[in-house]
Parts: sequence; structure tokens; C-alpha cells
Amino acid sequence: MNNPLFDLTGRTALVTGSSQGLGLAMARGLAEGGAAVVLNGRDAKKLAGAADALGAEVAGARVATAAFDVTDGAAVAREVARIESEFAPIDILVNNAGIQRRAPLAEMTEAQWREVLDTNLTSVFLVARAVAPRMIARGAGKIVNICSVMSDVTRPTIGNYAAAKGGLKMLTKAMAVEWAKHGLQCNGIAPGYMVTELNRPLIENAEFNKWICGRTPAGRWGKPEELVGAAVFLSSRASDFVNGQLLAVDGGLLAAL
Ligand code: GCO
Repeated sequence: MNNPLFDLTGRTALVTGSSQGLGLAMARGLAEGGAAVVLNGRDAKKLAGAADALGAEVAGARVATAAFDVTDGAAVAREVARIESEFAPIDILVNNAGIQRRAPLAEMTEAQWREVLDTNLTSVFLVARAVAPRMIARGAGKIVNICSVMSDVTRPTIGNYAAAKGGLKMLTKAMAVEWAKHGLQCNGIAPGYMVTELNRPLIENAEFNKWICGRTPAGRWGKPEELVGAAVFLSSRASDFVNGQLLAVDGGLLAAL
């Protein structure tokens, strides 16, 4: 018997950056948990394909798509209003959209810096600023920010990404301390090294792959679906008194020297 604390039936989740990878895996998990899901990405065709696949995989799933650029404040405001009027009020917001532009800091271009900070950090402010007032008016809402182990540690060539994810850890706490009194719970998930398109160059690099499998106590890369448990927990009534926390799903990486 499933514990009703984790039941998402009747709730609607918007997951940004969910046409593939971690976002799509979490959207699929939330749908399996009973939520209606709105997939987001910039490519409407890719989104439609992901929505069709998810609808075929999860019996009875309610799936919609919203193609917009999470770094475009006007588009974000317009699309959030459309989702709420045409589909359903957003009960769960998973801010997952993220990119990598790897380069040594001393050689990093301004564009590489700004693109990563805009997509991985500023976008979360823009989307939450559009969604949170509506959740506040309803006296309830769940915001789950996909941070990273790079919110706390880093390695060479990802200084822009680490700065953004470090900032996202603190933005998550800022949301919690301002919005908890309105019935919102704002928390983060910190994935470790997961098998995604964004990491394909690393996985295919034998030396880097060996290092990660040695650096991670579980001795392996994580699978996107291994984030679903944390996403369902932080999206459900089971986390109604949890706020401003980061839940690492990293195979023990952050626990190890
Ligand atoms: C890298 C990786 C990392 C991880 C991610 C884990 O270049 O080292 O892309 O950034 O994938 O941060 O959450």
C-alpha cells in the first residue's frame, strides 16, 4: 500500500528543462506519482516528442508542454499565466533547466560566463517570481531547485557552473525564508555525477570516468531515474515541514574526502 503522504494525485507540476535528461526523468516520476506534468524546453518539436513518449509510458498521465526560454522574463511570465489559465494552477515547480560551458576561468569568455549564470541561476529567479505569487495566494506550493554537488565543491573548468549552482543553493534558502510563512516549501536536490547528455564527453573520457567512479563511494555514475525519489519527496506532503534544505543524490560523493 503506497503511503498517501507521497501521493501527488490532483497536483500539477511544471518542470523546466524537461525535454530530456534529468528533467524528463523527474517529470516521468512525478507523473507516475499521480501529478499532471507540464514539460518545458525551448524546442517545441522536441518537447512534443517527449510528451508523447511520457504519455505512452505512464498510463493515464496528463501531460502538457510549454515551449519558452527560461532566461526570457517576459516569455516566462506569459507562459506561466497561460499554463495556469489553460491547463491548471502550478502546485509544484521543479527548476531543472541548466547548461554547461566548460573553460578554464582565465580563458572563459564573458558569453560563456553569462550564458551559464543566466540559464542555471537567473532563470530560477525569473520562473519562481512568476509562479510563487500564485502559490502564495493559494497558501501552498512546492519549489524544488535542481542544484548540484557543485553547490558545495567544484573542479577546474566549471567555475561558471559552480558559481551558479552555489548561488542557487543560497537562492533556495532565500525563497524558503521568505515564502515558508505562506505555506510554500522550497528545497533543492544536489545530483552527483549522473549519466546525461550534458556529461557525455566526461563519460566517454576513460580517465575522467575512472576518476569519478573512484571519487564516488558508490563507485559508479548515477542514473537520472535515481533522482525521482527525492523529487517526489520534496514535491509531496511528506516534506511539508522541510524548508531550505539540499538533498544530495550523489552516491556519497559529498561525504568523502
Ligand atoms: C562536470 C559535470 C558536473 C556534474 C554536475 C553534477 O563538468 O564536472 O558536468 O558539473 O555533472 O554538476 O551535479
